[in-house]
Amino acid sequence: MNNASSVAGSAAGDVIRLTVAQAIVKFLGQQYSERDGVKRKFFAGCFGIFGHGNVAGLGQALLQSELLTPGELPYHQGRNEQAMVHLAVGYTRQLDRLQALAVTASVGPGASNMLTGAALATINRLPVLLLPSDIFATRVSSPVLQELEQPYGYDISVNDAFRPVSRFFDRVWRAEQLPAALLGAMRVLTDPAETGAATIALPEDVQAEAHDWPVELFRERVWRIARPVPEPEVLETVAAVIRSARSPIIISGGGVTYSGANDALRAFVEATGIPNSETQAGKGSLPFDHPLNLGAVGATGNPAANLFAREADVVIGIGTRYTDFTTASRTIFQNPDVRFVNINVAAIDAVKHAGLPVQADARRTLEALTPLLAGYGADAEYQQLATAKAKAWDDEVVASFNSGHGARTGVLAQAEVLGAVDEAMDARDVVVCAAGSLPGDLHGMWRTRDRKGYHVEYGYSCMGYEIPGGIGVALAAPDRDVFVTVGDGSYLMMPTELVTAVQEGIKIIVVLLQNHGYASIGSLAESLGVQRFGTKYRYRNTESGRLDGGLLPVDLAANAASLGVKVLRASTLVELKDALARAKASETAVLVHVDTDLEYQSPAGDGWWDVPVAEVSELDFTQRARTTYDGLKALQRPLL
Ligand SMILES: Cc1ncc(C[n+]2csc(CCOP(=O)(O)OP(=O)(O)O)c2C)c(N)n1
Ligand SMILES: [Mg+2]
Repeated sequence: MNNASSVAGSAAGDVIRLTVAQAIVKFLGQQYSERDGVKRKFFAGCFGIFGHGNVAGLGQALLQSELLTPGELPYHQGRNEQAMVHLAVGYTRQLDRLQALAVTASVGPGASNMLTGAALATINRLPVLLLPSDIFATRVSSPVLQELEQPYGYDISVNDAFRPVSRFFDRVWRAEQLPAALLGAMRVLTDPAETGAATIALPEDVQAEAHDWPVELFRERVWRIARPVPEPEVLETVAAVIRSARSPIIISGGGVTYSGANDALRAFVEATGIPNSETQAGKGSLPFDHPLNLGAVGATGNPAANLFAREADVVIGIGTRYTDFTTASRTIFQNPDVRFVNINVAAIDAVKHAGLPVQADARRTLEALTPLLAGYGADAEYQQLATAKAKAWDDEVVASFNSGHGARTGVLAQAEVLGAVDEAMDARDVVVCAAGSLPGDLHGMWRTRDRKGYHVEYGYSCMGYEIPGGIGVALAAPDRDVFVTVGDGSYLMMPTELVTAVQEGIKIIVVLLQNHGYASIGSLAESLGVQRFGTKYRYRNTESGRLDGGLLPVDLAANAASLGVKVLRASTLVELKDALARAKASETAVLVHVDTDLEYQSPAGDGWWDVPVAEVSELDFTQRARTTYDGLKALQRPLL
């Protein structure tokens, strides 16, 4: 279909004259994705903060588009470039990578502010299109404001730092290079194995330059999101390996959900009796109360899943990257004969742990594998044990939700807050988190009921992701309530996008857990022989000269209120439940501020995480931690 007739600008023959920025906007508005017969507009919009690098380029183009062709690529304002990328990540993850957002930033600091977001998107394999502005291609007025100016290379700018954190990078020094850059970025964004941040750096003069573009560039393009099929020979080998298994386990990662393989996984589990376990990104692969769902595995895993992982002779990894949290730093698989079958679209993951690689789509593979295993079934006793252990863990979770810690001590335990949030949510609502002690608690304890109900960014575990990421989720799923759980440390890193939620009328419910410091790193530090050094928000003590004075007088509730959101404060469980009910009923963004106990530990499994301890020290508590560390280190299996 040729839509050239709708192209704004002066058409002449089969070319059309537009600036580079106008051409980008027009092109992006014509990109679609297609999977399973459903076609979707790929770019829902473009977030941006303008400066001299992009205001007259992409800024002008987005304005022209808004006025002349509304809906083509709607513009949204953000407060912080990193946060805009997080927002775009939250958006695309909620939509299984089938739709995405673009982000434009000005030259220099605006551009480099996006680097953390780019790394986060790339690590989590989530598509975002980044359009950082760049220094003049002509260099006629170099060095311009905010130009890096490296003495050893005049073509270098801060945008070169995007190369290692992007899955695609190009810089459009000349207008003629744009079509290839755009098509290359689209190829990567819509490829499930390749996807991540795609970055096109745009020199500020080039953005405003006019060029005669072939009309062909602006035709509607539909990018098929591939579902690579497994090779039949490989499947036969896989079926033989699984048939030989006595104690198999599945580890479901994010790839299960991105592929929409949840029903196929359930059918596979029910047909074979193989218990399922979940990584952070894979949580929700099955509902928490499915009899064969063991739940969280690994460093933050529960005792049930970790027990089965420890003894497994065949591990079927589906759509997982096998991070250190999943493998408990390679201590979780203790069966000397353990073998791996890895179903993954990405070759890098499929070959991990010297596994049998099935480089294919999760859903397609499971659908083809289930009939090949007809007649096979894990022992009934094995299955019953899985169900019983998972139930025992859930009983422990429910008990910690109702521990009465707050009533006894005057400060709520984090687990009590999670219990109240769990109770306040509908089955399809989404919990969002990224860093601190909450992701571990959520991974272990969250009772996920919906395949898109759990959203913890744990590839980069980036403090500050929570609020913008949650807004992205809410933008993608306006029919669900989004509960952002965030610690005081993460909140302080990036509360900025609350303003965006207010501006756009996007409802999120932020549950801010104020414990005056870093509970997570504090307890980690303690276990590593570093006490709770540098993890409490306290005054410098004039006597000791250390940061161990009284609590700082910060009031994050007042801070949030000043940004325009509705704020509710709670200190008891009754107040918290009431606040959450009011937040749930609200039409607009709400922040619930609740004090929690910095040192309370939620129940957890015994998964280890390898963080090296000082090998020599004059401090006896550090020496003791090193002895413990050496003992645990001995459990580590290279597993290639
Ligand atoms: C951007 C960033 N900086 C540093 C870290 C390391 N880190 C992980 S959790 C954490 C503290 C989080 O504090 P808070 O949000 O208050 O959560 P709590 O640990 O109290 O639950 C830090 C510093 C990180 N994950 N991300
Ligand atoms: Mg904290």
